[in-house]
Amino acid sequence: TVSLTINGKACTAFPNETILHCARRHDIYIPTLCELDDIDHTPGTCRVCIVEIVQAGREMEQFVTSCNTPVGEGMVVQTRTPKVRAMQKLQVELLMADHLQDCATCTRHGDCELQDLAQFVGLKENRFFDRQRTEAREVDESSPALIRDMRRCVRCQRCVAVCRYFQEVDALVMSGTGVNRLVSLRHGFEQVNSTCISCGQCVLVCPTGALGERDETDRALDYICDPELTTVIQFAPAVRVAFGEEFGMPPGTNVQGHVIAACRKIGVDVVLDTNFAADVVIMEEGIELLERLKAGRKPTFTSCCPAWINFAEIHYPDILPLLSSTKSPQQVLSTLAKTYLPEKLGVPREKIRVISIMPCTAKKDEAVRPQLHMDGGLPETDVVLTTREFARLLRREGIDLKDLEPSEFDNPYMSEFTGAGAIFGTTGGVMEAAVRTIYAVVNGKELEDVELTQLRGFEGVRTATVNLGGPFGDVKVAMCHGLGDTRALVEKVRSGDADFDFIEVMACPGGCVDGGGSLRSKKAYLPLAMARRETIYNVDRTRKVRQSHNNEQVKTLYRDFLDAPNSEKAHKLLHTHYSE
Ligand code: HC0
Ligand code: SF4
Repeated sequence: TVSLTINGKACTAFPNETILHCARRHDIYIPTLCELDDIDHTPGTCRVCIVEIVQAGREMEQFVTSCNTPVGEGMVVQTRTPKVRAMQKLQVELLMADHLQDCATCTRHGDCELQDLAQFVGLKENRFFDRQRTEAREVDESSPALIRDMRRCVRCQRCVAVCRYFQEVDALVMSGTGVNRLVSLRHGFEQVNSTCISCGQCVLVCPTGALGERDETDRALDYICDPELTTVIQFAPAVRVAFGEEFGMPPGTNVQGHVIAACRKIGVDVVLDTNFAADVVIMEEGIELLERLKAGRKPTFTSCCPAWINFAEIHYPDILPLLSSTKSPQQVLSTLAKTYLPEKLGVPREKIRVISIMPCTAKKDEAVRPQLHMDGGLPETDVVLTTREFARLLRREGIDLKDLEPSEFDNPYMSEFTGAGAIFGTTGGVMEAAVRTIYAVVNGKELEDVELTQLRGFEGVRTATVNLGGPFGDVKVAMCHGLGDTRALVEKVRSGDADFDFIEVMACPGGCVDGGGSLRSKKAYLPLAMARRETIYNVDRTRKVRQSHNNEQVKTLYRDFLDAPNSEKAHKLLHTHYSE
């Protein structure tokens, strides 16, 4: 180990540890912006983490960025001398020099790392702001999902790092020189035409309002306020366990009842559960998988994650025939809300608007896909709000989630869900839910133990062999999350080096519990995702019914409306195709 002092406190460090890291372990705060411990991102570009060091044997004081300077034996570090504080303050002032000065109207207001930093260093004025130069910067609003506003970029490059090294999509680059050096899409493309797959992982790590989702809270309110319309809301499996934090509840709190109450309070007419549709998806995808296995077609990839679909379409179009044709739960629910529900409610489908709340930015892309529109051009899903937008919407309505009395679903057709539907929100969940049902279909009896722990975990790719019984015997399955690992697996499938029957893919690391539309939480990615996942598994454990095929409302749906899984009608309504 290495011994040094920071602000007079004796500290021990690992060899090659940075000063910043060592200080943090010893509970000494150094402000920084570009660095992000979770992704090992220390470019030293913001230069706010300046500290002063006196090295044994050296006369002169030295100022360094602590995020990329290693500790030294006998080093004396000061993080808050007048000179250090003045330098840190100047750096933040320079960061503000070409950053829009309209914090009050920015979606990150109150939740912005640059605002926080200005407070930490005690910034009181902003002498260098160049309005003309700042306002001339690019704002890319071409994508249905994401907005890239370079007038708010601080060049931390976290987005570039996440896209390149974690997702391995590598859609983002730094371009230009000097003060014009900014983030752009590779080859100068606009977002919508680029290789970006809208996963939103870059948004999660952006410290400012430079990257964000297209805000559709107004459109949602327009529908909700229109007395002529019947508004239907659905919310995703992960939303109920990844939302309470925004209102000061502990990470992983199950706020399902609060979300239902909030939806009613803002005036939504019908509150439905995406979990119900997840159960329907298992019926469709499960039977589809068995048919494919019988025909010797393998592997089958899951199709519920829209960023994964974008990835396959843009980067590996040759594997599209391997994707399940079953629509995602979001689209299954929306389709049924405009076909099945009108029969039950007696409301014409033209008068129904479906709003979905998703921990996902790519769901916005999914909603506008031409193949996910009904005959006559009506969209299945009308508006997708990310979890972040939903929080914003509630604030706009003066609602604090904590103050609400939890409520329950009351729709008798599309709100019941099983433990299988609930676990969709975490990596491995779709696979586990599918196996529970496929096993029962093949063997005519339930699995003895529905908790398939061999499918659970957080490794990027997990593989397992599951005995399905009957003519199928052992089937080989794989679950991946995060597109870096997914790419490697897809390459192996294409080259014939991987032999799987069924592969689940979730584009976001952790699955939807830490999706790109979640609250910005990257500072503590793993603990949050673990807490949320645990709650999801607890929901499963406490459901009376834990297999999709035993969901009574699903049974009614097939009896009254769809006939059978993969029937002609089910195919027409609940399956889709992909475009190269
Ligand atoms: Fe997911 Fe979904 S599980 S993608 O991760 O399959 O967003 O939570 O809603 O559609 O159900 C996200 C979460 C969903 C869908 C479901 C799937
Ligand atoms: Fe890269 Fe995903 Fe961001 Fe697109 S949304 S730029 S793919 S990280």
